Amino acid sequence: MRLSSETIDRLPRDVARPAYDRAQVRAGVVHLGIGAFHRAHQAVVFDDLLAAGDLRWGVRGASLRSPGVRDSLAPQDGLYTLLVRDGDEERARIIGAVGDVLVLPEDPAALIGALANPDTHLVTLTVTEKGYRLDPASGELLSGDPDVAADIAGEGAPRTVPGLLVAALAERRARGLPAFTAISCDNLAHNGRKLEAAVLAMAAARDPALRDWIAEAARFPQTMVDRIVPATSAVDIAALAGGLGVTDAAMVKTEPFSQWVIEDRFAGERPDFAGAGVQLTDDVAPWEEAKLRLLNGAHSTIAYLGGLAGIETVDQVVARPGGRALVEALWDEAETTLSPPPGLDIAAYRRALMARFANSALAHRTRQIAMDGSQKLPQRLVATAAARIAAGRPIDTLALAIAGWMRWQAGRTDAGAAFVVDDPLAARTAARIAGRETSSGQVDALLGLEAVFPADLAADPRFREPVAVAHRRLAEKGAAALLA
Ligand code: CS2
Repeated sequence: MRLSSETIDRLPRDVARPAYDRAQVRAGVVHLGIGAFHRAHQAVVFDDLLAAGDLRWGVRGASLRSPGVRDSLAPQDGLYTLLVRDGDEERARIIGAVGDVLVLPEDPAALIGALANPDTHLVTLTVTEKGYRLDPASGELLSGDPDVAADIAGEGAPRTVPGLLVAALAERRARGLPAFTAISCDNLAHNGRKLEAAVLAMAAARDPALRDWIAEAARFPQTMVDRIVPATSAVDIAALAGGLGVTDAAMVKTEPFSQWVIEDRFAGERPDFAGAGVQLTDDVAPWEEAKLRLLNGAHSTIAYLGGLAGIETVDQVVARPGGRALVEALWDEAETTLSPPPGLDIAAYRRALMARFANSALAHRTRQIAMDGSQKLPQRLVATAAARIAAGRPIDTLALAIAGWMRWQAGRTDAGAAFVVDDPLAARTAARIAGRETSSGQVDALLGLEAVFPADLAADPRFREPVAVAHRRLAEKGAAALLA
């Protein structure tokens, strides 16, 4: 039996559930990229807003590629369990904010229709770093990408996020509707500006008057989002079914912590975000930078070094004295590059992060975080190293993390176990290191990848040398020795 509107009344009493009439909810939000992160983060805020009595903020989800999430949520009437795990404690809550889920390739017109609906005021996005289709080095739309080219040419239905948003905004303009606020919730530096740049570049290529209208009428606030949401496993689903008495194929598991900081810049209607615990601010950048360089920078370091050492999960890495010391050393370096916002105590933030990483109930896999490294490294580790170098400071630990990413590109752990490098640039990195046997040869080849390493930084001996030294150290000793 599945979780659904029919079966929800049979759940154990201690499971929290929507305390509002779902039939009265209007969809004020369309979310693009309805993965586990959205379901454990923004959707919970919208669920809180609905529970507080403002029924305008239901969510219509969208998947840009596969129907998997729709297929798991549809038989459940959009209901799913948020399972918050902390050590031995576990709390289950049924989230009712999500209505239906649309799948772009199946019915592009339906998704454009949802985005162009008068009820829609907010479009939130978790489409991953690569979904913006921007060249990381130049910040320009990747016009050589065939999907981008097709969207620019207006050939058929939109295939990319910028193409989709431009099509929807064109429709709103044609129908005399206001534009919407598009809120990027991806872990990118200046995520709102990047989304705006991608949308305006796409619109300009299609119709300059449309571009000007979007620039005037739409808003793309910056945001910082934070909650650790490991991928759900079959074991998690089976264990939850044992507790609930019904199966929930769309459950998400997460930690107690959750933070959402949004730049106070909206096009039209918006909910009482502050009342739902969201921080509204004029300047998100210092929050975002602290989170990207401390949390995500450490995550990627743990992922590559832990992964090379054959360690499965984040908590297992920080349980080793060497793993913990490595993370602290990384933070010592990264912290000097930050201008923390008032209200952020870095020492307390570091302590809290370490405790979050140590949450063994999450089983957050190093492999999951290692994914898409070429898209993550620039804002998590490379920019931090560049800032240290500009300040005349050494980068030993940052270099070790970057060298770990480089070693990961070979697709083998230190013990020789093969894995697939899951990254949009995997073929390019593999081609670069093919046939290069020495550490320095591999480092040189990968430093030439401008999408990851800005050319001036890659040429700087204060960057190259520590990375080459760290790479050799890893090759000779192995990551496990460094984490022991
Ligand atoms: C992680 C993030 O997978 C990853 O790359 O570093 O998803 C991380 O868990 C979140 O940003 C935490 O807010």
